[in-house]
Amino acid sequence: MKSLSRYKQDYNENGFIYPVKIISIEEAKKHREILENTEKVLGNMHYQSKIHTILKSAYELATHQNILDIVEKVIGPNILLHNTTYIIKEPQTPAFVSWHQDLTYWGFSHDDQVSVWLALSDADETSGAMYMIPGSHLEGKKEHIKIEDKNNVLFQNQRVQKFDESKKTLCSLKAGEASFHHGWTIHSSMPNKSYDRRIGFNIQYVATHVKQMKNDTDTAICVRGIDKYNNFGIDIPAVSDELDPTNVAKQKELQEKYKSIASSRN
Ligand SMILES: O=C(O)CCC(=O)C(=O)O
Repeated sequence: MKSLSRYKQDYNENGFIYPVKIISIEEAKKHREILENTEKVLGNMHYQSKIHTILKSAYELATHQNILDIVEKVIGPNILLHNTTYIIKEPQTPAFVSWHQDLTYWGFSHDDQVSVWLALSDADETSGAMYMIPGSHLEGKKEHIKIEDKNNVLFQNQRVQKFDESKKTLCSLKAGEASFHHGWTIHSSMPNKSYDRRIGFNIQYVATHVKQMKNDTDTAICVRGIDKYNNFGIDIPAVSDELDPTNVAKQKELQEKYKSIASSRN
């Protein structure tokens, strides 16, 4: 493992870091099993929001020390967990993610934000790992256009207009490894042509001073340091993987709210 300072240096320079080993393959398998048991009850969990409010497994991953130590290095000591979601590409399916920047529609007041993508199965060129454009975060917000394509995973079908695609870097990850990327880093991913599910656990963090500019009902939870700003309502993390019906109902509400924020224009 590189030193934390080295990670920060690479992150500042490239806008992303990978691969960072977070948990063992066995632990990744255990968390995958919890997800897949949940799917037997709730149906496919792809792109559902605020998973840490219904599964302890998700909250444990999102508060893992190996992740938070790096998040702290890049956005500072006071950290809010804003969202968790599984991004699942089924074997041999056409789903893809167009070139985009995460912060375009999220409504945050500041880019002290970082996205973590933790692999719960191997992600490589065949299974549709992410591509990133090094240094693209330094250019800030880019114009996006809508491209209608039913296979695009993104809510808004957005695609960055102009950038140098020849610079793309494939961020292959083994199960248990993660990548970290900046909200202005241009990235995408291609379909899963493999015979296994490609499962990423995506985690969004913001510094506590960040505000939601689209409305005042957004929620998060402080996972390290102190929150002296209280800019967000508070999400309650799950304490078990047993799918408490009250938590599941609340998560649906939170998800609707999250989707309405993420899919409205700034
Ligand atoms: O899971 C993918 O293929 C893309 C994920 C993504 O765009 C993100 O984590 O910001």
